[in-house]
Formats: sequence, structure tokens, C-alpha cells
Amino acid sequence: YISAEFLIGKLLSNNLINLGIYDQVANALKEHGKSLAQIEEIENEPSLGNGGLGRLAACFLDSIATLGLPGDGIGLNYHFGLFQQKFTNHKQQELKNPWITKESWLNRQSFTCKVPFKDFTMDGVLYDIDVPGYDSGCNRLHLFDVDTIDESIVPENSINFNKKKVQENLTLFLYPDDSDDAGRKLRIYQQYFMVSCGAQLILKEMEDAEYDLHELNNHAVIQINDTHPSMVIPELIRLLTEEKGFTMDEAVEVVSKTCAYTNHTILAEALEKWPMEYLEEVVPNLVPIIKELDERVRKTVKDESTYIIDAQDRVHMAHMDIHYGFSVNGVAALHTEILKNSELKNFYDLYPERFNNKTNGITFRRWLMHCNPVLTRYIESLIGNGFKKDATELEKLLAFENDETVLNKLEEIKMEKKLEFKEYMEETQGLTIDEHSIIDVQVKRLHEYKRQQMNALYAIYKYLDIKAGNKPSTPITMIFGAKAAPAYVIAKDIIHLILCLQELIEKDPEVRPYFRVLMIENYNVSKAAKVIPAANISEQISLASKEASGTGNMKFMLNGALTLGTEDGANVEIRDLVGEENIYIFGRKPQDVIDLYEAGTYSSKEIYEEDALIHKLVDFITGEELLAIGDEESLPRLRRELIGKDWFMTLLDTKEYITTKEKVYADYEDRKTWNKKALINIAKAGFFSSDRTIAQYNEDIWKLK
Ligand code: 26V
Repeated sequence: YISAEFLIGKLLSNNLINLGIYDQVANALKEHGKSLAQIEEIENEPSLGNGGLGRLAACFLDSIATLGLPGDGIGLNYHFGLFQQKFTNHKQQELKNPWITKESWLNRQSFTCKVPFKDFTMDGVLYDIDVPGYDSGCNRLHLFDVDTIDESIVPENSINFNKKKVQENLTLFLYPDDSDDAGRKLRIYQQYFMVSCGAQLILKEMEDAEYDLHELNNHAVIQINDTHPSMVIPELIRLLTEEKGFTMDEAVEVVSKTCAYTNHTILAEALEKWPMEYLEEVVPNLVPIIKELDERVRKTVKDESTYIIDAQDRVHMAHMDIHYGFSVNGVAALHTEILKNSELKNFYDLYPERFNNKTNGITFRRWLMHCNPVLTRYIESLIGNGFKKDATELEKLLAFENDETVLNKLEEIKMEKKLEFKEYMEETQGLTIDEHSIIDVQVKRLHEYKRQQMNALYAIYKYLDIKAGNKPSTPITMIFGAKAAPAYVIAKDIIHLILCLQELIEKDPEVRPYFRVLMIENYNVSKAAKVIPAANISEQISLASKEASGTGNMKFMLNGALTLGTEDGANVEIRDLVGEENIYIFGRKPQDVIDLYEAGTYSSKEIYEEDALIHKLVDFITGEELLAIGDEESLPRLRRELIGKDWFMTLLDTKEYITTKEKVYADYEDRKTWNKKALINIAKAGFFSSDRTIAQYNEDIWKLK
């Protein structure tokens, strides 16, 4: 599993769980006056990923090991993980995020290799992190590094560095955003370094086992996690032809039977296309091979839209993966259908047999057993411990769907987790949450397509409604957690809006007792493990068709929160499993959205001008209340964006979102029915175990024994 990101998070507790010694160690510590929780706080968090894609890779490693499959991860040993986020003046500030200490989970290995760039060669070194499976063997996460990295080139309190000094910065940071040329080139350096080291390791393992390299595909399979590792295809071909005496035909054939590609997004701006010029400057060795691969396509395929090199001389990484891999998969049923029918239709017409779906999953060791031990124990007392190995056994909980004792106990457990979260937020951010309030959570990367801005418009609606005298019967706490890419201006403006709303309401004694908006600072894997078990409502409100899968949606459901979401990604499969009455789905349907883009007729301005309520909510962004708190550039820019562009169609769904959310809050008043819905969500979550996902990857693609 080769991936530019493995968002593994802290490892201590999960390793103890998987080794089956968690209680033993916790008790031993207790006897000596220490707590495991205290020690957990000290462990640095490796944030070696941006979000869903990286966290998925980490869940997959856990499941591969748990199923006893011989599968390792290959990636990079970034010295600084995803930036640490601080809020100053209601804005996001980015700080470097070191995590490696002298004593860490990294184990240096003896393997080394040479990676040839244009003007110099770099020496790859290997660090391994053990990946113990739950009650099973142990695999490895292979993280490649170089010994010449200089952490001191990054100033204190900053994430800036000279992107041109490749020898000193190659693995310094988790891949930087591609907002400038130097950053984009550094990303190519990183990607090539990763795949070259990985390919050389695989060939060495083949040779050590004395296998014939012509049978590579009988002994190895390479899952390419999005296009970041796509250069592994030409690099393997290069190594086999230049160093192992293969003909081009032989190399192309065996590599194509070894590589499989996973697509994680349909957003055009996220599909990698590298200018040939850049590749010539960084990895000239691959250029003739990529040109040869493109030539071969041109000889047999008429459809120009599928060529690897386009008319502007850019290399389409996904195109290379599809032509020269044996499998292409999407990450949720809807996403795979969209790939087949629109986004990658031309490829599906060429190779229908290569396309398959693998709906994402999450590891229940981290997202249930670790983050919610009380719930885990209670489930065990009801249905036994079989669900820990076979998550579908959670369905046995359905026998209790009308059992008041069980339903009350679920509510008590939720309260316990709310209290823990309350204590944590008090300690870390000085915010005191009302544990009796409805906890309504949207935590994920900040992106316009995920529509945190729509949730913020709801907050404005609620604020004004309470000001007008309509007090909710149960107080509401809206919680956000999100990092914005450092160069993504509008995303930062949305964070600014949320933080300004937080300030406005925190200082308003009329509203604060009934309604609050709070933002978690530096949202990361460990904070996810704290907030998700405390949530009543899971916000999954992306513009339909745009969220490939989502995995947070699965974590919330497993912990008994109800989804308020659009017909998007894995939300669709959650709905099909729990039934319409146990989820809140609203908004425009995926096909309507696809058609709207096609027709190009969406106009947010029209909605703004014709709908008085929307008009009022949008104008509030630059009203006197918020301008008294916030930035006079940022807030108007966001308002203008919503009226003048709104590429991800926020205003299209805002009205229906407000009505649906009001219904969700009203339904919470009937606690017995609510708890029953929560139980059904937990019971049906088994399908989303990454053990199931990995079993399917193995059954259909990898065929490991
Ligand atoms: C990348 C970029 C790069 C630059 C410009 C904007 C942009 C927007 C999105 C992305 C996403 C890259 C791929 C990714 O992280 N996909 C996520 O993969 C998860 C695991 O499959 C899935 O649950 C999420 O729905 C999907 O967004």
C-alpha cells in the first residue's frame, strides 16, 4: 500500500489494544500512581496526512495486519507533520509540527538505496514502524527518509522554508500545497523519491526470496493510493529495463499486472497533471518511459481524452494508472458510479472489467474500542465479544431496540462522553460546554465543497431567531473543527467567520445559554477520538456528488450520533443500511448537481436576490455585529464569494438545510425515539469496518494468501 500519507495518530493505546495487553498495562500503571491517559497525552502525534485519504491508509494498515495478510505500507518519513493550527485574532495561524523524538516508534533499518534526480543522487534510508494487528501478527509501515534533512531551516512559529534546497528539505514537511512553482516541484521530488525507494525495496524482497522478477505479479501487488505514487509505474519499468535486463514489452506487461489504482476524488483541481517541463527538470530518467507509455496508448486508442500527455504537454497521472494498472476503484458506491458514468467514462468504455468499488471503512479498534471503552464494554455485556472480530455481529443489538433499560443506558454513556469532552475543552481551550445541550458536530478539513459555510449560515439563522425571542427547548452546542490549507483564502475566511460568530455569541448573555458556536483548535486524530463519542449529530453536508466517501460519517454513526447529511459519498450507503427514518437526508441530489454543472445555469446571485431569508443571512456576514469583531477584508470577501460565485452551491441547499436541522433538534426532544435511532445506527455500523473493506480488496484485487 503505497501512499504519500499515513495519518496514523498516536500509537501507544492502539498498540496495547491490538497486543491484548491494554488492561494489564493500565492496571500496572495505576498501581504505581500513574494513568495511561496521562502518558497518552505526552506521546507526540504523528500527523503524517492531511485528512481522509491519509487516515484511511492508517485504518487499512491496521486491518491488513488484523486479517493476517502480508501487506506493508510504503511512504515518507516527514519530519514535520501537517501544520499545527493556532487561533489568533479569530484567524488560523500555522506553526510547524515536529513529532520525532530520540525515543520514538521509528526503527532504523539497514536497507538503503540510491535515487537518481537530474543533477544529483540522493541516498534513501528506511525507518519502519511496527503495525500490530488486533490479536494477530505484525506488519510494517516503511517510511523512507534521507540523512541530510536540516530541520533548522524552518524558523520558530512558522512553516516557511527555502523550497529549493532539496537535499535539506526533501522529507521535511508533509507535502506542501501546490500554490507556487517551487512547492509543486518539491512535491515531484518527494513523490519520485518515495516510489523509487519503494520500487527498489520490492525488487530486493523479490530477489532475497529468489523469485523470478518476470513473475513479479505473482508475488507482489502495489496499491497506488491516489495519484501521488503513480510514478511507481514508470520507475519500476525503468529499473527492470535498465538494471534487470527486461525488454520494454516484458517490463510493461509485468508492471501492468502488478499495479492497481484507487481514486479518491472527482474534484478536477485535485487530479494531478504535471507539466512535462517539470518532470524533465526533476526526473529526466522517467521522461522517455512516460513518452513511450503514451505512444503505446496513441497506437491503440482513438479517444484523445484518455492520452497520458495532453496537448499542453502535461502528464495526467491518473490516465497512466488506468492504462497501465489492472484495477481502478472508487471509495463508495456512488463515487464509483460517478467515475464510471461521468468523470472517467471514457476509460470505463475502454476497460469496463478494470473498474470496481471498495466502499471505505474505519478500524473499530481505534474508533470504538479505544475512543469509547464504556460503550464497548456495554455492547459486550449485551451481545458478547464476537463483534470485536466480526463487526457485523453488532446487528445483534437490534434485539434491544425497544428495551428501555438499554436505550437509557446508551443515553447515560453519551452523557459520560460529553462530560469527558467538556473537561477536555475546559483544560485545552478554557471553554465550558453545557453537557445537557445537543452536541452538533462538523469536524473535517475546511473546503468549500464540504460547506462549513452553510452550517455557519445556519448559526446566523439560529442566532437571529433567538434574538427574536424563539428559545430552543434544549440548548444547542454547534462544534466545528477544521484546518484550512495555508494558501486557500476562502477556506480561511470561513474559519474567520466561524470564530467571529463564536466571539459574538460567547459575549451575548441573551443567546449564549441556549445556543453556542465553538471551534476546536488544531483538530487532529486524537481530538477526533475525543469529540466523536460525545456527539449527538454528525454533519455530513457536502454538495451531493463531491465527497467521494467520507469516513468521519462512519465514526460518528458507530458512536451513536445521527447523521444530518446530503445524498453524497458513503452517506448513501448509511441511509440504505439504517433506513430513511434513522438518518436526516436533505438537499439537491447528485445527478441534479451534475446536470447543473453541465448546464452552467446555477446562479447564487438569483437566490440571494429572490429569497429574503437567505439575503438576510448572507448580509449578516458584513453586518455591524460581525464587522465590530472581524476583519474588514475577510468578511466582505466571503460575502462576495457567496453571492458572486458560490462554486459549490451553498445557497442552493441552505433553506432545506435549515428546515431539516430544525426537525432534527425537535426530534431530539423525544429522547426514547432518538436513543432507538442511535442504537440502530450503532447496530448497522458493522459494514463500515475496514476489516470488511480490506477483505474485499484482497478478494477482488490483491488475492494475498
Ligand atoms: C485534494 C486537493 C488538492 C488541492 C486542491 C483541492 C483539493 C481538494 C481535495 C483533495 C482531496 C484529495 C483526495 C482525498 O483526500 N480524498 C478523500 O479521500 C477520503 C478517503 O477515501 C474520502 O473519504 C474523502 O471523501 C475524499 O475527499
